[in-house]
Amino acid sequence: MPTFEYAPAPESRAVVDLQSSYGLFINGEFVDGGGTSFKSISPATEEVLAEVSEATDADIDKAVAAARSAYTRVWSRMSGADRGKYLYRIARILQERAREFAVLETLDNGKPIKESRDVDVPIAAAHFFYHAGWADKLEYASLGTNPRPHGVVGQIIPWNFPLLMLAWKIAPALATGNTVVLKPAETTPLTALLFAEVCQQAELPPGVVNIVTGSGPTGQAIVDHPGIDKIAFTGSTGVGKMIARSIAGTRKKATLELGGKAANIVFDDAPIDQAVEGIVNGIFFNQGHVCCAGSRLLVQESIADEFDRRLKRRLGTLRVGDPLDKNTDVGAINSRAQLDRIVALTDVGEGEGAVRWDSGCALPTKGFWFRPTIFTGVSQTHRIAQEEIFGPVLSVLTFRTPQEAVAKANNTPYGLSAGIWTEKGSRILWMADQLKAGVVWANTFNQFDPTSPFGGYKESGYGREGGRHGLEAYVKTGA
Ligand code: TAP
Repeated sequence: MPTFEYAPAPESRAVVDLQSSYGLFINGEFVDGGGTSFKSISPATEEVLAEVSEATDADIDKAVAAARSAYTRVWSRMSGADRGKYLYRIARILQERAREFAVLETLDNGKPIKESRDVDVPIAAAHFFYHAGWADKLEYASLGTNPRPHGVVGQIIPWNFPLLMLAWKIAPALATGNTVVLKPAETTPLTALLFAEVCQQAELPPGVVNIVTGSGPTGQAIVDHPGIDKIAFTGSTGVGKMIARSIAGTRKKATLELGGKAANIVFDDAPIDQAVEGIVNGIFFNQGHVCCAGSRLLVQESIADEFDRRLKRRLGTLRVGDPLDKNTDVGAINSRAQLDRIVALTDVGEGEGAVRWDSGCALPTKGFWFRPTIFTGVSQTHRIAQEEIFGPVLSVLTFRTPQEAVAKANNTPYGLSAGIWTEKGSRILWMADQLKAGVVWANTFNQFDPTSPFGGYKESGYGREGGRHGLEAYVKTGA
């Protein structure tokens, strides 16, 4: 298979002031953790970007104590209007430092700069603006009788949208009067630590936001900590189930945003080229590291061959490579471990008899890469039709009738999102009603907006993020 070498664009890196090591952010200050450190590497080049502290249980104690103190002394007593001012300030600083955030996100995560620049960072800022607006209007949010914050919220996020998932978590928590202890994923801690600088710059009262870095056990220590009132988790269904078990029988509340295996359904009356673009966006955006990725294409049998031809032609034009290059469409796989998972599951797909095709493009010699790949001849029982691959891999199934499309789309343990491509408005409404998915897009895909609630059914979790519904997760009501 062809390979190539590239020199990462040095001029765009210059906007980021990378430190060689980072501590934890507790009580408004960067402090050394009491434990060891781990390396955050660039998945596109395998170079070490920084050493990052691994928080110990004692560090989690300190972070929770700081969050409790800030909650009791300052944040829960502050008016909503004043809390809103801090959120507006954070939003504006995110905009001002957008380029820095975009480059750092791309370095640490491997996603194309055009995505971090045009999607991750602007939508993160939009979440702070949106929730700033709610902070002094919570009485109009229909949150039930006497809504009050939970107190100290433990927040654990994944590596696929590091800054954006942080914004989805921190903005509503702060707007509703909670303080937080947040853990970013081990492979992508750097934009969360840059966000800590933003908190300092915005003069957010110390302890309102605490960022503790580390791996799974650090997350588990947050979940188990007796000083935590609520857990907000985004990640895999497996870890979500462990968290639900850990807090069962305690006073802790939880919201879980978990995995997905979305069907993107194309009917024979859909504008075919537009649908091809939607399918490509649905699964190859962010290398397919997307919980709501349209990882299953359900295409109506009468257009399946033509669709397959056009889809493959389009995949041949996708540019895979240097994530800092503005023309790159598909960046690096986030980690070697994730690449190994993708390779293993796609090998299973081939072993089970599905037909594999990839774009054949050249890949860089260093880093973690996977070619845009399609499997045809996939049956519903194949593991690649059931399990989340979380990579640039599309499983194609066919259907004849809308009823069959619905049955196949719903035949998964997940229920996060779905897409429908058709000219018929009545069919869109019928399908949206039948599909067991938290989000249904019609003639588009991967549209995100802070005003719109996002979340799953079935094993995709519970609770919503965004919109008025997202606020509900951060308040308790009643006497
Ligand atoms: P996970 O392995 O579940 O990790 C998510 C977070 O949990 C990371 O910070 C991880 O730390 C931490 N963690 C691991 N073990 C833990 C434990 N025992 N207790 C507490 N925390 C623990 O998921 P991932 O691989 O990072 O992310 C991919 C998954 O997230 C996919 O399934 C995807 O669908 C899902 N996701 C869902 C959504 C929504 S909105 N539904 C959005 C994005 C992603 P380390 O990274 O340090 O191990």
